[in-house]
Amino acid sequence: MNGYKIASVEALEILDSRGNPTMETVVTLENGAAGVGGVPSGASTGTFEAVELRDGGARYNGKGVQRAVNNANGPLFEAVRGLDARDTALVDGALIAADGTDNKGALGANAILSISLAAANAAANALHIPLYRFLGGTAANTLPVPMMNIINGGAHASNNVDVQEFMIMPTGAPSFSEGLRRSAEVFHKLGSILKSRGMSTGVGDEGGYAPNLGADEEAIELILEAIEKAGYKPQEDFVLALDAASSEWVKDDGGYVLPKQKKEYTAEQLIDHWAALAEKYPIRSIEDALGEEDWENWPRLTKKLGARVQLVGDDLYVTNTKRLKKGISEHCGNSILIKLNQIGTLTETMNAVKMARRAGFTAVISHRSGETPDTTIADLAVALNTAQIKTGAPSRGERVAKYNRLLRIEKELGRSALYLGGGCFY
Ligand code: 2PG
Ligand code: MG
Repeated sequence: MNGYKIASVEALEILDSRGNPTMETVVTLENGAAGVGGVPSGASTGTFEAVELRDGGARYNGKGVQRAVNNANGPLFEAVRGLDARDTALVDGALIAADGTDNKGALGANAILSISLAAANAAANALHIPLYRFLGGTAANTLPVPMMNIINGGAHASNNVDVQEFMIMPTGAPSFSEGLRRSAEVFHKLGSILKSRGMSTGVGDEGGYAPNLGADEEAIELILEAIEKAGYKPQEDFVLALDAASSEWVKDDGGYVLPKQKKEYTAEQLIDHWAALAEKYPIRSIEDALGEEDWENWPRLTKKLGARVQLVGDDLYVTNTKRLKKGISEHCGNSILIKLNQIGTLTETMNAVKMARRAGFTAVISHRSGETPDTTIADLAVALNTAQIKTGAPSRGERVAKYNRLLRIEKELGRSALYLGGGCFY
């Protein structure tokens, strides 16, 4: 008897960090070992993401996931029953085949991902090794530089800020834990600056502050002030990263309009705008600087800024190797955002990172704006040595859970833990 075979799948409808339903699944093996997988959910979702199956109707305003739960407990369980959970590609292949569609729209990417994650966790538990070791083998030792979102705007906050995320990266720190400490200090300093000016210190979906501002640039100025007041030097100790999430800004004619400030840009003007910001401020990374369908202008952006700025494709690539392949050959950016639920299985997610690497692209492992306490992405970042992770502010339990998991991993790795700091971009 092979004790690593999948014996049962039990899916449950739970709530995410926004109070919307999502899924949590427990996979149990014949030897009794079990693993859990929790599925996140986005707000500024890309059009080309795998399908998150929702029930519709009145229950939970249409967002229930009972159908996805039934699919996990029924046909998807039948597809993986008796498979060796140590063989992640085998399990994921069976899940993909059971669904049979390109976008996992038949049984739901949420149902599929919850089993994919739970099976890997069950295998790691059965083998008595941590998940990062199970997924990454002996090479897994790199603690990621946090890309920490401390001012929230766009679809993640009800303020008047259009750029979705203003992030700090502790690239000058000697270790992950030191970088996390410095970042948390800057976060608190920013809070006291906002408070002293009578601005809101309420937080958005990812735990960053969400004040109303005169212009988006003011967010950058405030953050630089907070870095300095906390005793650190911009550029040397911290660089900045933005997620424009500009697919939310695209107009019917292909131009752009900021939904809150109502400011209009042509693609060319928007590229010039990013170039000017990156010239003026220590901005080292910009995500979704252009829209998910703007294949024509992404190469122009890359040409203009790619040598000095990490240009990350999130909605553009949706963790999908087909889209990434096209983007690599057409020089669209130089980095990919990696979100498990955009594609739906661990195997496909890891394949996207592999493809990015071969092309000299960086890969940033990311949470979603709707999260659970699941910490798989922390292990995944270490397993794949991606050296960067985006997982929100050091506030809100579902964000902090990932940072705390990384602290534990760092401790466990001891002297073999590697932190690349500014080297994370290469
Ligand atoms: C993003 C993500 C995570 P959402 O755009 O990068 O920060 O947001 O999960 O809402 O897509
Ligand atoms: Mg994004």
